[in-house]
Amino acid sequence: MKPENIFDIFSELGINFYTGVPDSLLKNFCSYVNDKVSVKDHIISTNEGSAVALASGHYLATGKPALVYMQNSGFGNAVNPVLSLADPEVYGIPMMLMIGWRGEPGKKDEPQHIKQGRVLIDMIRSMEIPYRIFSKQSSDPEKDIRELFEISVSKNCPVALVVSEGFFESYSPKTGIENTYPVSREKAISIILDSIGKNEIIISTTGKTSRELFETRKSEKAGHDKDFLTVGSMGHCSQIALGIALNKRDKNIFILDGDGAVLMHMGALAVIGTQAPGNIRHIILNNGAHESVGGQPTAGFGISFTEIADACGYTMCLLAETEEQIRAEAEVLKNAKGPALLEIRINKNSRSDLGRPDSSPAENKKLLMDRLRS
Ligand SMILES: Cc1ncc(C[n+]2csc(CCOP(=O)(O)OP(=O)(O)O)c2C)c(N)n1
Repeated sequence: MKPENIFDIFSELGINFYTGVPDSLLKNFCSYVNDKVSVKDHIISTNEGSAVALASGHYLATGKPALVYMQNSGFGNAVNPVLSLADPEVYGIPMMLMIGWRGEPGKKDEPQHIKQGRVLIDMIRSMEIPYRIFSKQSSDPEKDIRELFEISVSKNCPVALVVSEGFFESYSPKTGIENTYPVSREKAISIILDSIGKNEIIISTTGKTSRELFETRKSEKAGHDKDFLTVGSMGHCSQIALGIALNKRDKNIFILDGDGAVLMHMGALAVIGTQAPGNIRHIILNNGAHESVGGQPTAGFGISFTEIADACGYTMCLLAETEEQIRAEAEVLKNAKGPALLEIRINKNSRSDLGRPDSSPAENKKLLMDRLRS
């Protein structure tokens, strides 16, 4: 289906407010919405649960259901407000949830998506959410959308459109945020590794950051025992790092985070700042976008991570954007007493031939645990 055809059906139904967290399977639809709808009526949220709450507020004020899009990885974030806010046994708030189905049984996908993909439909069923599956084979998606909308409005409940890979035809975005920062994420990672040394422990965030870290270690034949690749659970890598840092005070723990990931669970900064472990070094690779899933904008360029971390109690907060600055500030960061933060403004470029880790998460865990014991 062309994204515009589905969008037109929603418009006819009176849906004119969109929110959510982007997903690679939904990127063509999200890009179309981004081009078509004003920033007032399309809010890219920081967290799928927040998006459900935003859609609820929109309904309370306008009486109109909104559309909330998400990857099924983010469905877990949405479960609480769907069940305890929007559910018909609580406030009864109609809304359309559009869920990208990663890890759909029978399709090849990454380890973090397999189980989530397998249990998705059972989760939706056990939450008693009416749903339909939309795939290339769907014979009449318009009828399915209209039926779901009717159920949502008549029963005052969230309904789910589960979208299979390949349902949406491709769409090239016409708009995007300006980003002319000179350094790419992969280059920034390699400069950081050079500056901090090859033996530090690194906890890296979800998406291409972890893939690029893995490839950089591989090309440098440096092994993967010092890294924890947070392939799923977006937004949680800094708390994984905190849990390690508090128990391994003699080791420096570096965090390689993303702007979208930090924004998703920003309370983590407050916990790191107040726990104040001296061995935490937090690096945020800020490209102002969810680059790994299509480049949709985040609020990353509209806020100051350094000021937020400073207010949370980080001891030192640095900012860099050129190669020279990254090299110099990474050196300062390494020698600072933690928790210290380095925000690096980067561009949105990445390689089209970027690989994926060829070892399993369980192997990665074992290597790191052995390393932490040594
Ligand atoms: C809870 C959850 N929601 C959504 C996703 C899909 N997802 C994977 S990576 C990513 C973008 C991360 O953005 P950012 O942290 O800014 O890193 P970038 O990709 O720009 O390097 C998203 C939205 C996910 N994995 N988990």
